[in-house]
Amino acid sequence: MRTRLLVATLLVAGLAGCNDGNKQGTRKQAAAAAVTSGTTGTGGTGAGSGQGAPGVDAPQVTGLAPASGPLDGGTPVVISGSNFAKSNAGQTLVLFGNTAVAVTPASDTELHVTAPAHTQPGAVDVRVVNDLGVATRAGAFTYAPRGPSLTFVPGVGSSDLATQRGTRIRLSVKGLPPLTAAVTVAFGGTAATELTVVDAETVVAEVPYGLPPGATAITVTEGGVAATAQGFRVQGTLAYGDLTINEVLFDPGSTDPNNDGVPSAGNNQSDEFIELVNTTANPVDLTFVVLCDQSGQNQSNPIHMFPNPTTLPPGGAIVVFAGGTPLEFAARHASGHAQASTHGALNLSNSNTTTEILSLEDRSVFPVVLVFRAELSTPGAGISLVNRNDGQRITSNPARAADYEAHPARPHGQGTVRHSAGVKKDGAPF
Ligand SMILES: [Ca+2]
Ligand SMILES: [Ca+2]
Ligand SMILES: [Ca+2]
Repeated sequence: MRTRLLVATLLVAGLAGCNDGNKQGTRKQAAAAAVTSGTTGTGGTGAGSGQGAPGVDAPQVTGLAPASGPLDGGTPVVISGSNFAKSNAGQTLVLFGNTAVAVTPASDTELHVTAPAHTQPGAVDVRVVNDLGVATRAGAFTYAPRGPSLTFVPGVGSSDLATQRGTRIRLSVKGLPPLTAAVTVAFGGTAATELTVVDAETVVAEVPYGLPPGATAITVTEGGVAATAQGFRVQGTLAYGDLTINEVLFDPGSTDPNNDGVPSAGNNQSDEFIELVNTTANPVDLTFVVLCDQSGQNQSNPIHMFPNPTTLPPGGAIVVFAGGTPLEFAARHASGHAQASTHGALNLSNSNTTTEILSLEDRSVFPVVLVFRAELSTPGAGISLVNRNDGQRITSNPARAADYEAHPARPHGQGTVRHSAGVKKDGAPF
C-alpha cells in the first residue's frame, strides 16, 4: 500500500507542474489508475504498451539503451518510444522500479535519464508516465551484480633475502566464493606461498621473495573466481636520509614519555626512546629493519626489530621505547604509532661521549640506512636530543651532533617537558 501511495503522489506532483488548461480530465484519472495498477505487479506487459486511456496518444516504450548498469547507478540511459512530448502530454515522469528519476526530454520519441542506484542485482520495470497514459516495460533495465573487489593494507611491503619471508599484507575480498585453504594469492606473476586465511573474506599473504621493486598487482583467486587490485608497491632499497632518527632520549630522569603512568627511575629506564621520521613522500615499510646500538664494546648490538608489518606513512613518525606500555599513541594498523623494544631494553648510555645507533636489515646484505652519532654529552636528565630541523631529512652521513640540539621546553600538562615522543617539538602532530 505504501508503494501505491508513493507512486500516486509522484504522479500528482507531476501533473501539478503542468499549465495546460485544456487537458482532458478523464486522461489524468486513467493515467493515475494505470500507475497504481502497475505497481501491484500486474501491469508489466513486456511489450512496452501504453496502459492509459484507450487511443493512439498513450506513450509507448520500445527500448532502453543501454539496458543494464551497475548497482551504484549513474548510467546514462536513452529511452526510445513514442508520444513522449505530444501536446497535452504534460510533465513526463520516469520510474526505475519505484524510484523516480529526473527526465531530460530529447524529442517526442526519446527521453534521457540517469539510472538510479539500486540495492539488489536483477531486472526492474521502467515506466514512463505522462498525462496521456503510462508505458510500462517489464524488466527493462537490469542491475548487474558487483564484480569481485579486493583491498589491501599496508600498501607497501618487502621481502627478506635470508629467510625469504615477506611483509604480511592483509587482503580483503568481496564477491568471491568464501575463502578456503585452496585460495591462491599472486603478486604480479609470483605466487605467495605463505598464506593465512582469517575468515571468508580475508586472507593474510606474505610478499614473496624476489619481486622487483615498484608497483605490482595483487590477485586473489578462490573457486575459479579472481579479484585483482592495482597499486601495491614492492619497496626498493632505502636511501640514506629517507628515515631520520629525529629524536633520542638517552636519560629519561624521572619523566614518563611513554605515558604509562610509571616514570623512569633507577634501573627502570623504560622511557628511553628513539623517534624515527619518514622524510619521503611515500609510505615506508620498516618490517625487517633492526635498530642497533654501537656504543661500548657491543658492536652492532641489536636493540629493536620492527614487527611484521610496520609501515610508516609519508612524513610520519614512530617511536621505539625501551619498555613499558606506551599509551595513547595514535593507532596505526597492527604495528601502532609507538612500540616497546623487542629486545626488552635500549640501553642508551647517559654518559658516553660517542653513541651510535645504526640500522641494518636483519642480514648484512642490506645497506645501513640510518646512522646517528652523538659525540657530545647527553643534554641531561629528562632532556632529549632532537633534530634541529624537526622532521626534516638529515643529509650528513653519519648524522652529527651538530644536526641536533637539546630539546626546547614545551607545555605539557601543568608544566613543561623537554622531549616530544611521536610529535614535533611544539607538540604538533607529524
Ligand atoms: Ca613510563
Ligand atoms: Ca639511559
Ligand atoms: Ca619529537
